[in-house]
Amino acid sequence: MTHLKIERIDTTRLDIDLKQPITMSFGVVRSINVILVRMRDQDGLEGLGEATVLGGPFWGGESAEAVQATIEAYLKPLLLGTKVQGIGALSQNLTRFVRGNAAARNAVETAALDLIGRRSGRSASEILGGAVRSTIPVAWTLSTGSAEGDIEEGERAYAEQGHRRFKLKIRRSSSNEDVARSIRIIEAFRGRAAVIADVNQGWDEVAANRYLPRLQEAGLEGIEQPLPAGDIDAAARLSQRYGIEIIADEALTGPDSAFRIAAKRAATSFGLKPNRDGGPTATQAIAAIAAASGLGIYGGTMLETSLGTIASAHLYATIDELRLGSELFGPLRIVEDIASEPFKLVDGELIVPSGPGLGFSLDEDRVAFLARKANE
Ligand code: MUC
Ligand code: MG
Repeated sequence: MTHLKIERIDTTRLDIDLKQPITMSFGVVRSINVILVRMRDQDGLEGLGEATVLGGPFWGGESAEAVQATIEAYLKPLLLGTKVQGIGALSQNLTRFVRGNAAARNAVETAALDLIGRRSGRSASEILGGAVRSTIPVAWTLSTGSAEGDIEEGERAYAEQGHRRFKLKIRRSSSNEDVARSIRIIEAFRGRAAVIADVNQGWDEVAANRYLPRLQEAGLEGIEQPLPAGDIDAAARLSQRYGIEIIADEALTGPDSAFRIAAKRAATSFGLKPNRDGGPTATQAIAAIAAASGLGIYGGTMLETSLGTIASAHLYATIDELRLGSELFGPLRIVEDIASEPFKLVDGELIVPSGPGLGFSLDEDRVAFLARKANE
């Protein structure tokens, strides 16, 4: 087969509301901003990728405007007319010419992965080394604001969707109440579902030492990013002091940060996110560092549509030990999805499509509608 030559790259901005806001330590997330990337080859075949940010630059530093500008002004001129030798070579090229800008690189690398797969008839997970699982367990985030509401929603998610792990968000402004709420939820699902809590950098070490003993005692499975991303030494002390999973999220920005965290034992597990890491190849490198260091893995989300979610699923399917499962529930939390087929979750597990490429196709009418709305 002739080499893939990139002839066209187009970006489209889509803004999609969440069905229900998710309150995080730094504020309320009401919508996602997506930059959809379409990459065409010399034969007119198309690959798709998605960059997603949580309604602004406050989570990871990138905004949808920045993502789109980086792709249009730097990644597109770099790639147009070039031949793609393979996904690893492309990833190295992107990383050499554009530092940071993880979501922008992720969208472009994912589109190339899809396109390579479509040209060769192979699935994205096959190109990434091969799937070791065909389904991925999916957790559910509870965010109604009250313990009663969360338990009610959790019971529904448990019975109707089959989730066996819940993620709770802890607000910095009301951590004491949120810890009490978390304990009630842990007790309500004891023996049936695991609970992890995400602080999104909201605590300092004093606060962590104030709240974690109670949460550990109640049976919390793990705490995600309790401390500011840069506070690796304090994260190491927490990881050694407590017997629960300390999951790194915002502290991870690519393989180099993963190496530093692993070397200092400043986490017991890594949450993966291709949109935060700089693309599937970088996320795989982070997973390899976790495996080599005896750390666990949690397959994270940036609340992507079905496109980004399925891309993550192909990647997570290549990981041997997914100790904490995943949270690939994005498509079920957004008001409108962009897939031609409804997102499928069976008994709490996402079924990884078999390809070629991502095995995903767009609902073009939905995309056109959402693109018009984003431009209004
Ligand atoms: C995060 O910090 O993990 C994604 C899902 C969710 O519940 O929170 C976000 C981001
Ligand atoms: Mg998190």
